[in-house]
Amino acid sequence: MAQFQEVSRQSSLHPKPAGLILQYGTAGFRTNAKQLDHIMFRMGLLATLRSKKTKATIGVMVTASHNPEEDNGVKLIDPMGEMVTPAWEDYATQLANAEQEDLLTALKDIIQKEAINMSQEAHVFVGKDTRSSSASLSQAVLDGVSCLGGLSKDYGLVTTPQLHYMVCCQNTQGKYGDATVEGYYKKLCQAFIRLTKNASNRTDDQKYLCIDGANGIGALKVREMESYLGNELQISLFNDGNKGKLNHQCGADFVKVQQKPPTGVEINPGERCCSFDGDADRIVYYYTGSDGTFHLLDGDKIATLISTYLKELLMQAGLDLKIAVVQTAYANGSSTCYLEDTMKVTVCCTKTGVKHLHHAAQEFDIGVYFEANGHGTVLFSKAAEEKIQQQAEDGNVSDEKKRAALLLQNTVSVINQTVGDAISDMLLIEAILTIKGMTVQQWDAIYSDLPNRQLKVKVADRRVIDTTDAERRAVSPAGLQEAIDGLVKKYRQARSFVRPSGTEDVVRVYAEADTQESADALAHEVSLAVY
Ligand code: 16G
Ligand code: ZN
Repeated sequence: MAQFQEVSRQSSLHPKPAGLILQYGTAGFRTNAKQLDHIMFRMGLLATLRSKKTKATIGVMVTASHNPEEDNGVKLIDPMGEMVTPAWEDYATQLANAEQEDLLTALKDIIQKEAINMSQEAHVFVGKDTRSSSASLSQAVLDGVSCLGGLSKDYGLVTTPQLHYMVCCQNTQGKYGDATVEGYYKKLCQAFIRLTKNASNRTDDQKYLCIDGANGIGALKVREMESYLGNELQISLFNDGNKGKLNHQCGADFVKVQQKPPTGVEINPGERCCSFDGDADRIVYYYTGSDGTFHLLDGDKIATLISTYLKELLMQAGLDLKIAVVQTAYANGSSTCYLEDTMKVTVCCTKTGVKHLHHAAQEFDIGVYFEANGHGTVLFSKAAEEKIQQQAEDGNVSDEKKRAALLLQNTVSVINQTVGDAISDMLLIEAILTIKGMTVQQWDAIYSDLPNRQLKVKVADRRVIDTTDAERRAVSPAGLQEAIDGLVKKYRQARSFVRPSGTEDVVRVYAEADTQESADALAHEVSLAVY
């Protein structure tokens, strides 16, 4: 077939370095940008097959998120804006690792296994972050798509969640919104403005927010969005990419892991600040006290704020919908206790990685999911959205119930349900703080984090560590869990676990305890037990 000849011809322009093996991990392929040209071309091919198979538009995002500027990566997006299925992750790895002369065989193998009709149309949306390597790498994706006769739409520079949103809008015939960047800003900002209009006596302090754009795509997009916000949010944008290097000493990952403010941001005591990561799918908040101490409000604090707000609104609206919070083993123990004991909401724990949390959150009427690192969103079931809408439109309910239902309706609109989204989460958090008349300090005081420490350990082969119970317990190597249990017993309010990283060749260690000294000591002792 002509298509396959074209694949052969073009693939020689995107050759695979012999012997190079890469894995489609938790967040797709991710490594030094120099090793990725053939991967991008092949992911263009695979996305085209996935589109033919699903008879829907598929997304391909070129980004390495919070990794250094020299890295890059690629991730496929399924029709409803979610991550691709495990079977297709395996195909991605197989296709990526086929030596040059075996590429057609590997491709035909997938076509045969999935019984793909090659005459079916294919549509692929492509987006990229601001890395200098992203332009040529996304061109390689487009080359892959066109080889197999797929039609592509290049969105150019977009955040990862924006591309997820476009894919979902396209495949729901606009029911979720317009598949344009302008449509995205309009939907989110209009909902935000409707929400904040509900607050009486909004002060200038409440309107003012300082953002660290991590010198990445998020900064660019915040600038683009500003004109849609009226004067409802006054943004001071730092690390906007004009001077600094992407993710270098800044961004959500840096702030969360280092537990300190980013460089390049002028923070006045008490001021509300937030940091995005390099592709704007994560956000953390923070402020400094008058004594200079740093206070971080991570994904757990965000999940608590959002779920408290939603639970209150559901009560006020008289709606009986089940709300749950999904976390991972990294969730601070205090957050889990607060949610379960004080808030009385269901809390689930899943393995690390967005797809696991997203999947678990789909089981509830309203599923709030956040990783401690700041990636998360809220999912509303179709039935929940319908009930909220009915209540908002019902002429016979009290004014109070109607008001709450209308707030819920606009809350649904401000949220990007396809994936965690720093911009959407930021608008939601700002709206909640405004509606509740809450300062960042009051939000922080909902519960106090247990001191904690994360370390990474280099080992010969991280795969010898196998875990169970949502990564909270190690089942191999033999004796490791017993050793951890013994160490944990030495400290108060302590907890610790180890897991192999899905994105780096290291083992990660997490420990928390009643004091920072104890958490640090426990993390250190556990990391020695890993060797
Ligand atoms: C990826 C995941 C993120 C997770 C992180 C853990 C997605 C889109 N991203 O970045 O959710 O927190 O990996 O990394 O799933 P680790 O396995 O190296 O600790
Ligand atoms: Zn990211």
